[in-house]
Amino acid sequence: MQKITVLSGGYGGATFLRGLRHALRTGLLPGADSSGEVEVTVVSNTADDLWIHGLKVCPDLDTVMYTLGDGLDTERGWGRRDETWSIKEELSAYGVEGTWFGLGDRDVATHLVRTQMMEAGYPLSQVTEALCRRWQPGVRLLPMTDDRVETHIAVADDQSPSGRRVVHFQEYWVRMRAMVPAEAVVVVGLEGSSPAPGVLEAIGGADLVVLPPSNPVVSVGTILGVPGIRDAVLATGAPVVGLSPIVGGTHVRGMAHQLLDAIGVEVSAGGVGLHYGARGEGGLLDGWLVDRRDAHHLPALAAAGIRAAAVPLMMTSPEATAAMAAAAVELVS
Ligand code: FO1
Repeated sequence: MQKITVLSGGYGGATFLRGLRHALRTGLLPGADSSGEVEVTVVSNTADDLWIHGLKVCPDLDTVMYTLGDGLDTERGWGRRDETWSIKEELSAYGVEGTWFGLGDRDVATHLVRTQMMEAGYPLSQVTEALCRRWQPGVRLLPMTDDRVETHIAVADDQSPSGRRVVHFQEYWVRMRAMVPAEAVVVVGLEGSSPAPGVLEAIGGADLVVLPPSNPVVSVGTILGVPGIRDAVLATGAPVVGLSPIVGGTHVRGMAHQLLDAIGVEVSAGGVGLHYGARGEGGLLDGWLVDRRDAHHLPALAAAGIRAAAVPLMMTSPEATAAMAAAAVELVS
């Protein structure tokens, strides 16, 4: 049995996973052992989570669950397909704060089940397992931690004495469209959090660990920030391979650009690869895939000790993404 562990954020990570599953189903993955049995474990970011209207919403867990369970609205990139918005309209009619974060009627059912189970005392990992019994994503989906962790962003605000105000990541991303510079990224609760059950074993016991094209700051970065997880990646016997979320000098979707600026990392396929660092030099990567348009970064990556290759990295279809997954495995086999 081969074990592949993927540290995933939202849309980019989920789309990659759909391609990885396609590669496994079509036998495209090199080296999948004769049994063909490959178990994929996803360790998902949970710092995008928020409590709103009394409900616990877990965007990155739900995006993976809906994508692999074929319930995602792929146009929007989040939430359910065939969605209706009566609850959102009714909340707006009452003048309730927070309807800028759109909860569809079908999606609300997921949050009601999750909130009820958590209030009954079930940890997020068991709640996620229960929700996945319906969605059958075909992977083991683990939250990075069962503890409450939330990414907050400091933005300039000349109305406040400090000249800054702090907003929840979702308000920065959804309400403000990430249009203002992120002056600081603070992941509340991260230092005191601990890996959810099964996370360290999934990394330590993997035959391959993948950093998919998710946001390196607020998705992969936060997962690695849970005490113990970065060390587990550094220590695992598995090769660690990453795929750049930056293509041609900018993020493909999302807001990696603003957040890489916030932590002083060059917004490029090379910059993110060097940020993760080479395994031999105390960093994470044995291999790093960049898009063909970013092949000029290969020499710097090689000089840093990172085995890198340039391949098509646009996830335009499950087949294209499957080819990326195969290239990633190939690179570190
Ligand atoms: N993104 C938006 O741009 N607008 C929304 O109103 C919105 C609502 C929403 C509700 C549930 C959910 O799971 C995700 C939602 N998202 C929305 C996307 C969300 O901001 C992103 O999926 C991640 O947090 C970023 O990776």
